[in-house]
Amino acid sequence: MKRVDILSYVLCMSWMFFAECKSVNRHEIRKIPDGLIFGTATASYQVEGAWNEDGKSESIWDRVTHTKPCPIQNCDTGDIANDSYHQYKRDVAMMRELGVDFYRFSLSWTRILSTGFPDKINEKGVQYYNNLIDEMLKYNIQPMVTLFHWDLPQKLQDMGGWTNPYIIEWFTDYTQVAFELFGDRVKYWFTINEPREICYQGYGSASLAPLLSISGYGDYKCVKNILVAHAKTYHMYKKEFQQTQGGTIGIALSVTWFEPESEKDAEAAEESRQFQWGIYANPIFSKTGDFPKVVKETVAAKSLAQGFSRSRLPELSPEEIELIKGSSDFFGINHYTTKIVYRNSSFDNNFPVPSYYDDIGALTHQNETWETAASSWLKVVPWGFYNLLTKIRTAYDNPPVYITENGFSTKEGLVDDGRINYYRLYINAMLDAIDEGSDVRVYTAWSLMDNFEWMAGYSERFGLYEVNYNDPKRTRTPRKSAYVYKEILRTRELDFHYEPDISLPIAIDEGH
Ligand code: GBH
Repeated sequence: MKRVDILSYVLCMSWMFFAECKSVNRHEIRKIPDGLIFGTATASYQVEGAWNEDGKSESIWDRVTHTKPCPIQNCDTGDIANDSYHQYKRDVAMMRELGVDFYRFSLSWTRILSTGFPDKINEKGVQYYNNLIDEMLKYNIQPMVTLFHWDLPQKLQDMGGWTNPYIIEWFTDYTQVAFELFGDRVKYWFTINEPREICYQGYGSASLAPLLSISGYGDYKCVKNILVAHAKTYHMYKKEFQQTQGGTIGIALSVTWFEPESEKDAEAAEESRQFQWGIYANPIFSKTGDFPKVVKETVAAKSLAQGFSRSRLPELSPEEIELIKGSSDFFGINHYTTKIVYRNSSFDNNFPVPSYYDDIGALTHQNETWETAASSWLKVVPWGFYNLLTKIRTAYDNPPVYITENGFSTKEGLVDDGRINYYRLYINAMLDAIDEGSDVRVYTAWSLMDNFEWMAGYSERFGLYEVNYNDPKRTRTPRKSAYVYKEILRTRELDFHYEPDISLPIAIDEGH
């Protein structure tokens, strides 16, 4: 037994780590089931650059990164980023080197509609996406398109952004244009990437644009508008486009796994799940629809006790509940890590009142023994991924699942054994869940290449390819993990012992 196996065996003895046993009892070589497709992902602001070229207007990320004093690590910006606006051919060549089935990227609203509204279509911006899509299709790589990955037009933010119910119109006007322009070739659509991060991190805390800290209020207004905007886009696609275009459409939620610290914290862990992602998943994927009961009741009771005249969480009307219910063809999951939850019984914490975390009434931590990525929040906990997929299967009647993001950050450097280990363990945990009946159909590695990691700038690297930001050409070089990912896709096997020779070039295989 290797040292890590012995450690895992000991951990298996205690009930709370029971789930850990599943993923460590791994086969040497494991088959990937037929039909599961593999790809990589990026997002517009994180890779495109060309922030003010060819008619593109200002987004909330342009505004934040140009703010003085700079709120981003090292004062990094996405002004140039990976220069993908000019280098899409190189990006597609990398997809061919990896042999991916698809590539998930996002559209920049301000590149397509300079005014934010559909009164003027910016032809040059449209041309960029046409070029990228056509180049991918030439090599049989499916485009998967995220309509919104955080780069809201600044003008719409000036009018309240996701807290203004008019955003439902602004968003559906924009998404209609996108379906009209690209829907003949795009067969996979994602409406919104990670509503939790948009609402909580953007409006409830100052950890993503627009850097507001209106916690327990602004974040909840955002939640409702996002759900309705998403659902209206979904129904528009179904009604006006799907028959002729034949695609599939859904949402990508950020889903952290919350594990109870002990048996007595089971309820606190479940409530954390409901507040953190059930607030989006329950309205869309449950049979009853609407916000989770515990979230509605807790926020309503606290709001009244705090002197508000109504709940800080907006209500969904019966019509809105029906509109949102079932509005996703699949459950899109961005998953990275796990947290341990315990009840905050004394409630004497440092959370402001009111706030989202005060409403949750639980605290989290991560185990110090868990291996960590370059991002401090990202710990390697593959059994959490297994538990999460199992929970989604049982709680929401086994929906089709698309893993829309999963990945690991390092510092610079081409030998990234930490990333290789992460991908192997997480794919292995996913295969365990599939063996037990989870209907996972898509797996997406975040990311194809290093990119602008939001507030962390370029200090945390998620790429299978390294990007050299000192080089005006933004040269991309495959990391060791790129060779390993390629081999998994080529052989359709997970082999924990495969060691690539990274002195050889990573070649484009025939058929790609
Ligand atoms: C995704 O967000 C994004 O979609 C993508 O753009 C990004 O580059 C990628 O992941 C890597 O970060 O609770 O304070 O400990 C990930 C969202 C961010 C959710 C960190 C969990 C934990 C912060 N995750 N967050 S905290």
